Amino acid sequence: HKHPLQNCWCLWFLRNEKSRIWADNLRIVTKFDTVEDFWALYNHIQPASRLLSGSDYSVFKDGISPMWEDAQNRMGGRWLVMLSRQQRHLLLLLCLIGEAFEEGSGDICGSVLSVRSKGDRIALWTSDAEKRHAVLTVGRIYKERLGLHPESVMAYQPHADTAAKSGDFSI
Ligand code: M7G
Repeated sequence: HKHPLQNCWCLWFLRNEKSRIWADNLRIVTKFDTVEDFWALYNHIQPASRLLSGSDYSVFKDGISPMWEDAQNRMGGRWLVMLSRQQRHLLLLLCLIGEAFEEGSGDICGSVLSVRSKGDRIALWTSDAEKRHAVLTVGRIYKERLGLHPESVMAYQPHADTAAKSGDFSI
């Protein structure tokens, strides 16, 4: 029998199609809620190195869309890290599905892997930028689990700021 995860997760893919509005490029690929189904999926999907620049893989809790506008994200923000090592994406996914974020786990919305010519990056989205304790707990564990140098600087950005900068959306 399969080993259930605490949450059901949804894998989304964003393809790089500049002629369309951003949200229309987002698609649900599949959902999974067991350890076995996670590994089957991870072994099956194209690695980020094979994706076109401009693509995103997002893994979010079922019911939360990987966009600022979702009710669970509107007040939230993200921890952002450059993906200098491919292994970091798997480490992040294992933290997510393994609920590794202690008292911050309930605040986790999901993660985004962005493939970009200027450098790939991974982001961890939480639901409330004002909940400093949860944000910092999540950030500390993220940094430890990804093996980032303790002195390295990692930024948390509220989505409202990111959205305001993009000019597309204001909360
Ligand atoms: P990005 O993919 O986060 O950064 O956002 P990038 O510059 O490295 O590609 C690129 C653009 O996609 C933004 O300026 C927005 O136009 C659009 N966009 C990204 N996100 C995450 C959202 C979102 O959640 N909602 C909306 N409406 N647009 C978004």
